[in-house]
Amino acid sequence: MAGHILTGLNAASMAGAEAYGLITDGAIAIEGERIVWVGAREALPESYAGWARHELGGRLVTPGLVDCHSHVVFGGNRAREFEMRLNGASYEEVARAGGGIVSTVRATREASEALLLEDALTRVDALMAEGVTTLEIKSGYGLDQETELRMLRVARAIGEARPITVVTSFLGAHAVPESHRDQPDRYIDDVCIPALRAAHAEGLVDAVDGFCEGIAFDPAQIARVFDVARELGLPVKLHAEQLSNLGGAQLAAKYGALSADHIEYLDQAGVAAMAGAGTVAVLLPGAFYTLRETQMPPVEALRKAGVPMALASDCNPGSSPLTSLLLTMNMGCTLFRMTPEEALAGVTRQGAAALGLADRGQIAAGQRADLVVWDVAEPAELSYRIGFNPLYKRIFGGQI
Ligand code: DI6
Ligand code: FE
Repeated sequence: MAGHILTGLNAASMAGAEAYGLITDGAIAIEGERIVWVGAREALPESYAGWARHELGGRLVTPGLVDCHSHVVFGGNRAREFEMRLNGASYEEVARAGGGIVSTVRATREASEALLLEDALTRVDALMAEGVTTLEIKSGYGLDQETELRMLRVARAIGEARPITVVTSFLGAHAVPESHRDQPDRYIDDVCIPALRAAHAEGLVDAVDGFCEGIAFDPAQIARVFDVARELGLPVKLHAEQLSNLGGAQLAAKYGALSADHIEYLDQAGVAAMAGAGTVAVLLPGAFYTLRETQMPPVEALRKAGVPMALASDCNPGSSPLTSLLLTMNMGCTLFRMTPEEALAGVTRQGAAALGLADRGQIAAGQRADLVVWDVAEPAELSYRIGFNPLYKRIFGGQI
């Protein structure tokens, strides 16, 4: 029997009731892709005596980070729109003027699979450099069958090109394309649902997402997409209550959604519905920051109701050109008043829960050996510092 042992570490296991599930001067035994033992170094069983040993000198080990909401595959960028907003236009005005999501759709349709991959990898590499080992990637900038499938193939290719787990979400219901202006129902029936079926048939879809908003789709339209997801046996999630409250979170909860995301405008009924359904709240402070939103997501109400809170980058060219999960954690604390412990759980255990993945997000026997070793003395440092990367080693599936 051969494996690795990491010793002399402090492990923020993110399990159990104790703060961070912290183990001081611990050891982690890894065999193949899995963690097989974790505990205090002095309690390490004799049977691991012959294993390769890595001394970590008191550094902090956390689970590999999970970015559970991203749009890293897209063509072009939106620096000009950034400039427009700084000249006074609102996000909704930009969208209505044919900018916003629709302009990225144009650039994405024009880009080859190779170019989309090359571009996306620059963003993925930045996320990985800060310890991301699992990344969710959405389609949604194609809005035609060919391009939606191309985006998802690129997402799968990222998982082949890099040591990272990629989880895909079909987001055909992201925006109404020019070709279907003022005909969202026709778009859902003629493009979105057929594209979902085709993408699923190619094995490209792990979950189904939508954008439930005045500038996108209403709950009845989203429900039709979710009905197909249910028929195909795919889990759902939803961009809900980002700019207004249409009751998207309640719709998501009704379908047993893995998560409802953004949720700045979530009300008490939405919180209760999410609590009842076990739907994770995915908070996206990068979009809140970029849009200079002032409506805070109801963190205290979510906390009280026991709704798990995840944090994610929402990396996208418009509302969150963010490729740092450490900065996301800092923003979760500073902008949303999450605790550093909630922030770390938000990018590990709760991020995994938002993807329906039970095999990661904690340091425990049986979990995947996706780990990050940080050059910090205590877990709060990860959320506290701004623009500093203390990553020492990233371990993916036991590979150091
Ligand atoms: N909400 C968002 O914040 C992003 N998508 C969504 O549904 C914005 C995407 C974009 O502006 O390109
Ligand atoms: Fe998003």
